[in-house]
Amino acid sequence: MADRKAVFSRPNHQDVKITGGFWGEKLQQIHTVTVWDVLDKFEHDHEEGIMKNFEWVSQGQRGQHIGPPWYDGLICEVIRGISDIIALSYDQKLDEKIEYYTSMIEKAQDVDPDGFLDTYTTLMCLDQRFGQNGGSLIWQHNLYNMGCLTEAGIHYYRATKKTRLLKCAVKAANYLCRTIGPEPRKNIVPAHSLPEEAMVKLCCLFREDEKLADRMYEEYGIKAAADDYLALAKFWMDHRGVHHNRASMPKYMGEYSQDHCPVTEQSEAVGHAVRAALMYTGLTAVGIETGEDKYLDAAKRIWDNVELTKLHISGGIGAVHNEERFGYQYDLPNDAYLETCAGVALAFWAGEMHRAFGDRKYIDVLECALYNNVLPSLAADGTHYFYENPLISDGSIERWNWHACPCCPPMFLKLMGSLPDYIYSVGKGGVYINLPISSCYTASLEGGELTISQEESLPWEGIWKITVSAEKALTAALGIRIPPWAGKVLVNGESLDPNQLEQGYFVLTQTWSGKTEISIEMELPAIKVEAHPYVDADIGRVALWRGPLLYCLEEIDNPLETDVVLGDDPLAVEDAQVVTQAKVISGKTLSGERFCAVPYYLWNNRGKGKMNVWVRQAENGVVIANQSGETQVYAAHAAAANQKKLRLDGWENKLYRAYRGSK
Ligand code: FUB
Ligand code: ZN
Repeated sequence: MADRKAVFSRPNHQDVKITGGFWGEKLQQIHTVTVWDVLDKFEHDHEEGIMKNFEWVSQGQRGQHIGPPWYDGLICEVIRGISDIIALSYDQKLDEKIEYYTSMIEKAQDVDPDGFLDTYTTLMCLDQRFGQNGGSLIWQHNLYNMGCLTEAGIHYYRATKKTRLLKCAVKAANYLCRTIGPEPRKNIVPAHSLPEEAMVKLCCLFREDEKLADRMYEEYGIKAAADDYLALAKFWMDHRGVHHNRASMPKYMGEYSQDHCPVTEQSEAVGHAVRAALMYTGLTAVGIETGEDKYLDAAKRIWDNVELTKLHISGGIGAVHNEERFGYQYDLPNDAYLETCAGVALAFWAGEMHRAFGDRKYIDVLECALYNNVLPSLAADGTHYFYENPLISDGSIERWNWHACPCCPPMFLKLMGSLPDYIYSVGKGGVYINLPISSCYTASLEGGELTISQEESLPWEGIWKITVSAEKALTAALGIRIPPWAGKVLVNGESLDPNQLEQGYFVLTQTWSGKTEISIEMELPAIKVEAHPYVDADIGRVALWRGPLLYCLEEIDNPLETDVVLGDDPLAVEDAQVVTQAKVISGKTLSGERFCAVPYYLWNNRGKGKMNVWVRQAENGVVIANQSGETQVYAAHAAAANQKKLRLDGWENKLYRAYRGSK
């Protein structure tokens, strides 16, 4: 097997502290309000609550199950999210909750001699594990559930060093390794991805912490085998599209579960968007850990396909409501589905791609999805949630209190819990700052330690202060990601030349000693953005953007019309109260009325109403899109019919770009 291959490594989770600012405040609310809201709703869901399933299994009962088959996975995802949160800000009450869940999970698993744990299958269709004997793996989610258990065990162990939940995860993983693989084992692959990355992480945990396997053996008599977990993840990658001797039903899961052809032959993102993005995350992780180019090449190909043709401006993916799936290339309607879980999965995948390849562009997407697809899913009160995140509303959409399929809040908590992990990277001879987020991190580098602290005033102001401290002189690189939305940038008062950037980073390689302060000022201009001319839905339209934030027009601020027609009047930026203190973008429409756009993440916090992200833009006094929003010319198919030439020059490698008419 080739060597591990990654440009960057990630800091240990406990080593990065978020120290305040926008995200500090958000995470505080999530810790104190949202986490408890999610736990309360799960515990009372369907009256008896999510944990009843584990109790019934441990009591040997059969015939009833609460919630959908993937409920075990959801509570494990919540445990993972909480573990990451309490790892940085210890909370005894939350720790006690996890202890309680662990004991129920453990009891349920203990009644099975194999270590199999999936309450739906055990309670409802015991002889149909993994969709065998006429079951349905797509419906049962066995591998997904056990993958979520694996992640919960790893993250809780990392947070507390307690091994009981990890023991459950290892027991389950060992059972999977004994059951699935090359003959005489069975050809079964996940119908809902996630376990692939989970197995890679389990392998890494035992490789990094050599004494842990001994501890598991001494405490529980269980042997952990790091190599087997990676081999299983690799088997799953190698057996997509290999339907010969499939042991599970359905044998052929098609594009929906990314099972239409071998992964290394895939080039286009297809099927259920959450499954897909989690599969690509696992693919990238397998590529990094095995060092085999074929996996990373496929990941890169599919990434480019998403970034250039299937990514909504908000960082949302999965345009189509039917089957919650990706649409065709450039098929980016404004009433798209864009599930919160898909945005979270994309952010995780972007993080892995960045680790593998080191380019800023992956963090650009991660940050975009974070602010503009995932964050909007949570109401300002911290207790209401969007499942879908469309870019237009006729006034009927609002966040829900709870959902029959509450998959999004757990995924939301996972990303929020792991946010500190993406702020810094280590590699290329130093430390790289990926996200401007007020925080502190001490990196152990070859030759010594470097402490980086950041203070920023985003997303509203572009003041960003970085302090680098070295107790002992140390020569190392400090990379600072200059975000694409920064506008003009001053570093210590001097203009930054964008040509100086290396893969999107401003890099200072020097000897650091004592304290060094770097002050960065970003202009944060309000801009208009246009979509590629192949995107029919947005022809003749622009979206408004400032800093990391996408903006939208809400009916409450624009009672006459949210789908306004803009002329060439300059955009203004004003302070305003939009549930919270924020900056709004305002200006004059073509007909001279005032319009006001608010950050998209804040929409639908002041009652129901119409909303538009993409608004019409008049060019030379002519509105290109008509009143009903239908495009008149320029669309790929319409161009031929209208004998107009589609102008694509200047669009290379872009799906969105600053509107050419804006200043
Ligand atoms: O299948 C489990 C979850 O339910 C998926 O991740 C969501 O997209 C929803 O389909
Ligand atoms: Zn979801």
